[in-house]
Amino acid sequence: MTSTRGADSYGAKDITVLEGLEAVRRRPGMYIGSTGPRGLHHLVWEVVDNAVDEAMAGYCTKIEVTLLGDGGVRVVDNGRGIPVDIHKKTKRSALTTVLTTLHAGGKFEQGAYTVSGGLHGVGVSVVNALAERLVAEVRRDGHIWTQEFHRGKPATKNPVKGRAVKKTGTTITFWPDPEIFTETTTFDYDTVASRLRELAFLNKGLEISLVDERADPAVQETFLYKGGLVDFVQYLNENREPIHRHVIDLSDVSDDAEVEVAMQWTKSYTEAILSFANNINTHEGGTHEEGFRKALTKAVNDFARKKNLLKDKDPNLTGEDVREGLTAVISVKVRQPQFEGQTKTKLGNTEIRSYVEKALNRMLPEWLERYSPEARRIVDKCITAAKAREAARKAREITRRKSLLESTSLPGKLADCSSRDPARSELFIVEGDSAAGPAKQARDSETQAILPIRGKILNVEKARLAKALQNQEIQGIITAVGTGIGDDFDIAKARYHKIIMLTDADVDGSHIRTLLLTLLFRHMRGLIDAGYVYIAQPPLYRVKVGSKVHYLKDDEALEEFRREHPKVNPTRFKGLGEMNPDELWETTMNPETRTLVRVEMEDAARAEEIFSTLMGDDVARRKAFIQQNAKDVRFLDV
Ligand code: 0RA
Repeated sequence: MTSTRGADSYGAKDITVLEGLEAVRRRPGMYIGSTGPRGLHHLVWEVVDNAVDEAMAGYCTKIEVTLLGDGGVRVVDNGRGIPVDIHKKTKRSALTTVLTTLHAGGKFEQGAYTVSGGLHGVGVSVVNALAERLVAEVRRDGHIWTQEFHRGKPATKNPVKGRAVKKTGTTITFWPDPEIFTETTTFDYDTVASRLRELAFLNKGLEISLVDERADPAVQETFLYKGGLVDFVQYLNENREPIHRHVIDLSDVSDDAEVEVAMQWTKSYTEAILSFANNINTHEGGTHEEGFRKALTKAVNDFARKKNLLKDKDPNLTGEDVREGLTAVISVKVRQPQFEGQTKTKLGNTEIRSYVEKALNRMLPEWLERYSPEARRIVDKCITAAKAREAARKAREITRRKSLLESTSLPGKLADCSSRDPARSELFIVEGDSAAGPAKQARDSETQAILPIRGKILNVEKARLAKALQNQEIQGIITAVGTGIGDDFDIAKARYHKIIMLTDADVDGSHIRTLLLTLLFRHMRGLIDAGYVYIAQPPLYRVKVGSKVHYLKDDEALEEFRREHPKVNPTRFKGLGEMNPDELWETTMNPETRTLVRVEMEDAARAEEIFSTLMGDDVARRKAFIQQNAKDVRFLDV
């Protein structure tokens, strides 16, 4: 097939193209964020997003993703197929162009909603550049067309025409390049499954299946939701108790954008609002969420006044009151989405704020009126929340007043660092007083602060904010961190840019870590979004080989070590308190030698599920969840 090489030597255009892909290979992080597991999975998202774009355009109903036994991934769709005809100017097939030209996303037509400009949407050519091998098969114009690439370079000048077929579609199979993905080239089933499930929720009626051929027998799951976002809200509320029966489902389509909202209030005290723009999870919110919140607060207050549930003398319900216990999914489709923020997951388009607000200002009052018995229950819940907020305000006043007085206000147990530069400062939240001693001795007191917390902190998943704020440990954490919480949260006020959780490597330690993460996730999520939250990795074992001491992270590490040194006799640390300061410094605190794991919440729906199940009321469910999701729970434990 490559015998024609001599005849079709590369022209100047091909050289620029290949230089483009070479740039991707030289600086992959610029295109896919990282070359770690996250970047690796981005390759799959990119290909799947293209197929979903085809579905959004109305041409594709089925997508199948297969994790192949040999480490590759195959994505099959039944869309129109990437065009294969020869482009007059480039003298190349459109397929070749799409796969070898940066940002030739391929959607030549105007007006389609695509994820371009987002975290994904870098173009399938980036996948090609970072794949050791990629095979594209297109069913189009009555035939199947195949073209193969190696590290972005086409093996044949043009796609090769194969047998006749009636149906249309695209199949992309690729094998990630181990030269690029040096950490791992293994795809994580749950990560892929969660994203595909999310895409199926967001695209009502689109059938997405996942096959894992690495398992024996192969595992297969199909995601298809006729109810779309309504099904999504019911899924999120599996661990919660709804206070009204119907999931609110509202949608509007205009010439320039679309919005769909589904929501339901529950007995929970926290809000679970997920938002998406062109299928990208906008963790950091943005204009669509702002428009939603404004319209929601107004609609509930107007209804409450109209039905005399709020009296003239009563103040308005605040946004926080109205959103207590609310589970909502907001999805917008925008023609030219602008993604901003720390992680490019904040929607910036200003026109979308008023579009969403106006659409909901019309539809929400209609719903509340139509389902008025349910709406009354919702308002009751909001009024109860308002009363609790009053108590919370008083408690918060105390923490806030304290924080104004700087040094005296900081928690007494905090051993602060001397630097006042947050970018250089680190806060270690340390479990137990016995561990805090060595940590204080070991630390670099210029940049490292130590905050000991005693025993279990309050589970904020089961308590209102007011109660949480009365808890001393929680107050201490909030004042030390400096950002405030809830609607007062301000990332710019963070006193440290690294908040490091340091807990024992045992069950209690992992429980405390989960409680801390729940507090941060529910009330100070901006810290996680900013990438300020870390988990320290203290070793569990110390082994001596001759005169050399080795520290091993966990049982797995010990097992591996024993394969090479079968005779070793390890000491197991029962807790951080057993380590001497030098050991603690060297293994866990010294920036030069330690490993920190950054806490990331890429998958918000999964995080919701994890926190509500792990920290919620239903014990049987929690047990089942832990058994089924040992790995996800470990993700919290890291
Ligand atoms: C360019 C143009 C058209 C479709 C596509 C690309 C396309 C790309 C991918 C990637 C995965 N699956 C895909 N399916 C389609 C429009 C073609 C037309 O106008 O017929």
